[in-house]
This record gives sequence, C-alpha cells and structure tokens, in this order.
Amino acid sequence: MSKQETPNMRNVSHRGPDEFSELKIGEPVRIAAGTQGVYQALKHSFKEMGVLRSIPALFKMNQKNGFDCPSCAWPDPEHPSPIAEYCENGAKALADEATTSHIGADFFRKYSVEELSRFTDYQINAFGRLTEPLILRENSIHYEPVTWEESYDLIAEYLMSLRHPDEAIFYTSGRSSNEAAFLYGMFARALGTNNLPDCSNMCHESSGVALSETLGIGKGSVKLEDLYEAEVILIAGQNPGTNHPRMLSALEKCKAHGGKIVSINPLLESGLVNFRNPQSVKGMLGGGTQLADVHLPVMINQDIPLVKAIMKKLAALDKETGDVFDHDFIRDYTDGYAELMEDLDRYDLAELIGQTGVGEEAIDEVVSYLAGAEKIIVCWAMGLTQHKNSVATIKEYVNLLLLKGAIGKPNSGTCPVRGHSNVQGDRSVGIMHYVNKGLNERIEKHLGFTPPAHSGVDVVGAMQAMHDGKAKVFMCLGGNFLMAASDTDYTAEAIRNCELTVQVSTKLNRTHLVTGKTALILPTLGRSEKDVRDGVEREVTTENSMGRVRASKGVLKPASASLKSEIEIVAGIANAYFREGHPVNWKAMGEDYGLVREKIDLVAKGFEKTSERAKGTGYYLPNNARERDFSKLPNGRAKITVNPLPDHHLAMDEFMLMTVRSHDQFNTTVYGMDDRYRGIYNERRVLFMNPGDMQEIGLKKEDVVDLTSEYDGILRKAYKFKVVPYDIPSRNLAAYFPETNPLVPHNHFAEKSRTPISKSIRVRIEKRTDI
Ligand SMILES: Nc1nc2c(c(=O)[nH]1)N[C@H]1C(S)=C(S)[C@@H](COP(=O)(O)OP(=O)(O)OC[C@H]3O[C@@H](n4cnc5c(=O)[nH]c(N)nc54)[C@H](O)[C@@H]3O)O[C@H]1N2
Ligand SMILES: Nc1nc2c(c(=O)[nH]1)N[C@H]1C(S)=C(S)[C@@H](COP(=O)(O)OP(=O)(O)OC[C@H]3O[C@@H](n4cnc5c(=O)[nH]c(N)nc54)[C@H](O)[C@@H]3O)O[C@H]1N2
Ligand code: SF4
Ligand SMILES: [Mo]
Repeated sequence: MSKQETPNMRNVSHRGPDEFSELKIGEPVRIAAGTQGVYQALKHSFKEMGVLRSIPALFKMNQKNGFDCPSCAWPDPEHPSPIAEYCENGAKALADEATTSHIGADFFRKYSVEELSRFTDYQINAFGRLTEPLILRENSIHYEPVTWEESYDLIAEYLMSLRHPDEAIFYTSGRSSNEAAFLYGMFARALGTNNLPDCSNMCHESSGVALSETLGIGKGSVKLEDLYEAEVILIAGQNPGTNHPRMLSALEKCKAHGGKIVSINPLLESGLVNFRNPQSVKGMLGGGTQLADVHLPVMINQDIPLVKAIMKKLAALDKETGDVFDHDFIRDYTDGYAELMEDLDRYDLAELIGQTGVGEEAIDEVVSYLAGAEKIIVCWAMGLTQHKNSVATIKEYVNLLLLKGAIGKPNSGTCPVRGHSNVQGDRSVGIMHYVNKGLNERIEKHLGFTPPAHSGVDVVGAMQAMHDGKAKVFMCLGGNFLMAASDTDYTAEAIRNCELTVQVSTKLNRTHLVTGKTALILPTLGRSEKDVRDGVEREVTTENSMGRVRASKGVLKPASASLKSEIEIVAGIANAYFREGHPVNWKAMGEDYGLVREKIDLVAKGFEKTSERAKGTGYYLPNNARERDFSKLPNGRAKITVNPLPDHHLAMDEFMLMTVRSHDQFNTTVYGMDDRYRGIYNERRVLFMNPGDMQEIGLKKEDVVDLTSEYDGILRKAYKFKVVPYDIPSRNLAAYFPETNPLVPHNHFAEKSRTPISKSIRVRIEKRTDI
C-alpha cells in the first residue's frame, strides 16, 4: 500500500477517462417498449443476475406485498396486473441492484482509489455491489475494512469536533425510504443544522417553487387514473419512453378514450411516436399506437413564447365566443387574469412564434385541441426545470391550465413527473434545507428537541460551502454527488476540501473515489432485498410522483450478510453521537420501523396511520390543489402570473446545449453504452447536432470536437465528443450527462429554485484536428 504526503495529493481522476469506444450510428428506433423492450429488459436482467434470482423479483416489483421499483417515481396502478407491472428500465434498475458481482476488502486491496478512478463510470458501476463497511484512512489510497461500530464512532467523533453543526452537510438522493429520510433529516436537525441538500435541488425544485407560488402546493395535482380520460395531455420537456416508460401505457389509455396528446420537445423522442404496449395483446402481436397527435419541436428554453402564443390565440378565440376560458373558475378561484391578458396584448404573435422555432400550423392544431377541451393535463420533467428561468416557464404552463379551469377536477391538472422513486417522499418527510415553521413546531412537540431556525445549504450552497472550506463533514445518503452536481472540477475540489466524507451506498461510484481526507463507505441494502431482523421481514414506505404512499418489502437475499438498512445506519450514527442523552430513542427506531412511522405520522404533514394504510398499494396524501383549496395563497386564490420572455444572447459562434439521459443509464449510473431509441450504439461521448449547422461550420459526421462554455469570463471545457447529425432545431445541441457536467457553471442556476442550468448551457464547438 503506497502512502502519500497529504490526501489532497491523491492522484484520483474526477473526470475519468475520455477514450472512445466503437461508435455505431443507426436510425433512431421509433417503436418503444413492446416485445423488443421486454426482450432487452430480460436479456439485461438475466445477464446480470441469472434466471433464478430475477424471475421472482421481477414479478414482485410494484405488486401488493412486493417492493416499489427502485428506478423512477411513476405510480403503480391501484389494481396492478398480476403478471407484470414493470418496464424495461425498471428491470434494468433491478438487475443493476441485484447483480451477483460483489466487491469487498480483497477488491479494494487490489485496486487503489487512484487506479479505480482510471476506469469509466460504466466500468466502476459494473464492479458490483458493495458488501462491507470500508474506510479510506488519511494518507492511504486503499480502502480497507472497518467495523460498523468503528464507523459510527468515527463519524460521531468528527461531528463532535466541529466548531458549528453547519460545518456538516447531509445530502440525500431520492432512493431512500421515507423512514430513512425522516431519521436522517431529524438527525441533522437534532445536531443543529438544516444543511440538507437533496437531488431534488438539481431536479424538480423549480416545479416545487412554481407550483407552491401559484397553487399552494409544491407537488402535482393529478392521480394516475386522471390521465386515462383527459381530453388533452401536453408532454413538455420529458422523455417518457426512456425515463418513465410505464407512463406510455397510461397515455395509450388516454388515446383509446379519444384524448389528444401533444409533445413539446426539441427532439422527437421515441415512444411518443410509436408505442407497443407489452402488456396488451395488440402490443405483443406487434401493432403499435401512435401516441403523440402533434409534436412541437420547440427550441431549447423557448417554452414561454410558445405558451404565450398559444394563450394569445386562445384569448382571441375567447373574445369571439366567451367560452374558451373557464370564466367562472377564473372569477371564483384566481387572481391575476387581467394582468395576464394585458401582458399577452403586449406581444406580437408572429414574433413570439418566430422565437419558438415551431411552425404556426402545428401551434394552431394544439390551439384547436385546447379551445374545446375542459380536461387538460400538463406533464413535464427536466426539459422545463433546468433552465435559468425554469420557475417562470412552469408558471406559464400553469397559467394555461388556470385559464381553462383545468385544476382540481377529474382528468385535469399538473403532472410534474418526478425522477427518483422516492424523491417526493423524502421531501414530504422533512428533507429540505429551508426552515418550515410548522415542521419545526411539530418536531419540538413530538420529538422533544428544538430544531435550528436558520436555513441550511442546498446543492449549490453545499458545493460552495465545501469549496470555501466552510464545511468539514459531508455525508451522502445515496447518490453520486460528484457526477450529479454541476461544474465537476469545482465540485471535486469542494469534496476534496472536507475532513471526512461518508457515502451510504449500494454500488461503487466516483464520489467514493474523490473524497475528503478520510472517507467511509457504508454499504446498504437495496430496495429489492429482504430486510430481516429477529426473524421478522421489515418493510419501508415510499411516495410516488402522485402523492401515494405505499409499503415496500424486498424479496431477494441481500448481496451480503454485512449489509445494513439505511434506517439502521442513520440510527446507528445518531446513537453513537447522542448516546443516551437525547429525547429521541434512535436505537429503538433503527430496530422497529413502526416506531419511525409513528413519528412520521405526527411530524410530517398529511401522514396518518401509515403503518396500516400503506399496506397494499397505499394511500394518498392530502393535496389542496386537487380540492381547489387555495386558502394558503394570498387572497385564498390561485395565482395567474406574468412571466418575462427568456433572454439569451448567443454570440455568432455559440450554441445552446441541453444535457440529457441515454436509454441505458439511470442518472450517473451507466448500465450500458447504447441509446437505442436515438440510434446510438457503443458510445456516450456524442454530440447531437442539426445537419444544417454542421454544414455551416464545416463539421462532418463523427468529427471529434471539444465543447467550451464561458460564463463570467471563466472558460470551462469538456473534451472529445463525436458529432452525430440529428433532427434537432438549429443552434441547439444535445449531449449526455454526466460527461457534460464540467461545462455547467456552479454559480448559474434557476432563479428562485437554484437548479443548475443543465438544459441550457451556452457553448462553443472546437474541432479537434489531432484525432
Ligand atoms: N431509465 C431512466 N429513468 C429515469 C432516469 C434515468 O436516468 N434513466 N432518471 C430519473 C430522474 S432522477 C429524472 S429527474 C427523470 C428525468 O426524466 P426526463 O426529464 O425525461 O429526462 P432528460 O433526459 O433530462 O430529458 C429531458 C427532456 O426534455 C427535453 N428538453 C430539453 N430542453 C427542453 C426545453 O427547453 N423545452 C422543452 N419543451 N423540452 C426540453 C429533452 O429533449 C428531453 O427529451 O427520469 C427519471 N427516470
Ligand atoms: N448535467 C446534468 N446534471 C444532472 C441532471 C441533468 O439532467 N443534467 N439531472 C439531475 C437530476 S434530475 C438528478 S435527480 C441528479 C441525480 O443525482 P444523484 O441522486 O446524486 O445520483 P444517482 O446517479 O441517482 O446516484 C447513483 C448512486 O446511488 C447509489 N444508490 C443506488 N441505490 C441506492 C439505495 O437504494 N440506497 C443508497 N443509499 N444508495 C443507492 C449507488 O451507489 C449509485 O452509484 O443528477 C442531476 N444532475
Ligand atoms: S415506469 Fe418507472 S417505476 Fe415503473 S417500472 Fe418503469 S422504471 Fe419502474
Ligand atoms: Mo431527478
């Protein structure tokens, strides 16, 4: 084992290698799911974990008495099909978690963190499941085994040595159960800090802010069944075929009932074009459904002018007939109508449309759907949330719904489609960096301690605090902070500044390699695994994208007997810190999750008799927007808002880059090197580009380019991408995250929500002549 002078000198690569593999470009596959999808899914599962391990697990996924799919947050139907309630990507997520490849002390004796960092993220994940607690001691470059007790004591010791609790930061990724997230959030507060950044800060925070300000609740208002009989569903800035595949089944039902589906996206994403439902006879036999009736290829971040143009056209029609807008609803439930109408009058229609890049005919078609419809749903995801003006963009879509009275009635409403399977639940049970007065009062009353009254850091704040040396201990309950956060070089420097970093994880990732001076890996059970104590199989709960809380009980034998549940780990640390001297009995809660749920019921809003009601497919949390109750908002009314147009100044040689997911990844976890639906095979370092733009700047297919972004005079660079001609609006580019994260400046984020601008990065393209 080699020793180093100082750990900051560990020669660990935070970006990983950038060698190319053998790129193959095919035609985009326009048929999503169907037999092909299931075949791909099973092939993947079987390769990963073997037939015996996968079959029972797949058939328990999303079933009553089974476990909640660990992948996305799309809801399960209230009456699951007994055969299969999973999709290709759910099966991949399960296979990735249930893999039979395991790594422990021998593996880390063989490979130093320096060597491991020379592997790609795909290879790092493929090493397999973490099986025992490990420590990277100061001055060492090899992880070595450590006992659970020593880990807990060490964390407690570091926490006790802080000058202020705000020198500790507790990040959460959205896979944690409600119980784990609750204990974790309460532990941080008991310690005295609200430093509780979470993946939501990089994800749907903009939705939370926009919806809270307009409708008085930071969550969506629709239930799954609402989609089935909606008259119009707008899908804006979301790629459900890859990221929420079972949403396509719901859209298919909507189509069958005569509903219209509108796709609003710079890219024509597969699935919306042609979908074969593997769970229907028609799908099995090969006939597909054309889901989207119309596609609006909006330019990146031009949704506001697009929605304004649509509303302006609707307003003109309403002037003629008086019944296009829901005037009763507007009068009884909203504020701000007159101001919005004045705002729309200010704009020239042709200019608005010109700004969007969308043809007027397609816009007119959408207007004709909307004009006569009463039941309208807007679904969206990262294509709306990760821009500087994301909060305004989402508010503009909310305006459209409010004008139509399409809130708080069946088959209508807001549908921000959440990412991680329990990201919404984590927030509901207290993972938030800001102060919530009501929550603090309930903590005081029911947990018996006084939580801090000052806010903590979000993800951006966490990066900056660590970078500036203001934070010393960084703990992550899941996730891969280094690769998920913006500005990879900056974030790496930030993490390296810490004294202690702690990762509670299932699989190895780069945040285990780029660490503080001392680092711990605490390996945990995955969602699909049995959690047994004293012969009793324990269950946890999660909340899906539509506010339904359900029980989740793993079925597989754990990857290793040494694994502990996240709940036990958090309770273990809290117990080591407080010993007996605290009103909360952490130890007991780590053993009996029912005790945790009892406290959740008392402390988190809307939870009630959770242990009992979460059984089966669970229960809905209260939702004021669903009930047309806007009493929490000023004047007790929903807020129609006036939002400015986006203001981008692209220099002559600049392009607008969006960073998106491939079909073979879950966030920073790379399952494979293909993006089948977009026709990309065996390579991730690609840049999707408009063929006309390529010609204009003299680029050919597969030319190699570097990308640079320049903000505040600082140049950032991402190296080596192969250019792929693609159907994308002119001056727009797409490439995969996390490879492009070094381009996203840490100090540029959405107004109010502070979500990094991962979907609209101004970049320049430099052709490489040396490759
Ligand atoms: N298989 C799989 N499933 C996942 C994930 C995964 O990585 N893999 N991640 C999970 C997580 S955490 C999340 S948050 C979700 C993410 O789900 P998505 O938001 O669907 O994921 P992205 O790939 O970021 O896709 C964003 C989409 O927005 C479009 N877009 C970009 N900019 C704009 C714009 O300005 N306007 C409009 N109208 N569209 C735009 C892009 O073309 C793309 O289709 O998925 C979850 N589910
Ligand atoms: N440029 C760019 N950046 C982005 C985005 C983008 O669209 N573009 N999207 C953003 C979004 S929406 C999100 S949500 C974030 C994601 O950010 P994170 O949530 O931080 O990242 P993930 O890649 O989901 O985390 C993967 C790791 O989680 C661990 N893990 C998996 N399952 C479990 C479990 O059950 N328990 C525990 N404890 N650990 C587990 C594994 O070790 C795995 O390596 O990334 C954001 N970053
Ligand atoms: S749609 Fe999402 S939650 Fe449902 S099975 Fe697929 S990946 Fe899992
Ligand atoms: Mo996300």
